[in-house]
Amino acid sequence: MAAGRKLSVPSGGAKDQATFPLQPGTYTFYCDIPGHRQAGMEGHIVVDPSAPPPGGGAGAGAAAGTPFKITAADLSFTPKEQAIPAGPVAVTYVNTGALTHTLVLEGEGSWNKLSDEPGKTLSETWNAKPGTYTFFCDVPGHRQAGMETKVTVK
Ligand SMILES: [Cu+2]
Repeated sequence: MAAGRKLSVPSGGAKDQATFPLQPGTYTFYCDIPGHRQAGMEGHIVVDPSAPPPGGGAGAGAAAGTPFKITAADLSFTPKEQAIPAGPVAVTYVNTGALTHTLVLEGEGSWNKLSDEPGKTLSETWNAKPGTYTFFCDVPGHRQAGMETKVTVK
């Protein structure tokens, strides 16, 4: 590994900062005061050029977070049930049917309804909190025909 860089902060809420141009790889940061690193003052940074930028954000890029794919057909959703960890979820909605299908998240006001044309794929980030949720298609009759999926967030 290349020569290290060091920041120094006295006690009492001080801060120090620097910008390091990092090449792809795995780096270790730690406190070099004797005994501190061994006691747990150490962390790692993985620089991966293929990883999505932190925070995701709107725009043309793929949504960031735990990947969760829902496939719509005429007239069903796959999977029927799924468990995912809490936090940002990158929901991908694939429409393999011949009809336009929507994706609504029941009881979640922050969710923007998706309306997916045949053969298209849409994505949206969902900040999932622990609980049980149902995604469904709100085209009249579609939910009753099987276009819904239950999600458990832990
Ligand atoms: Cu539908």
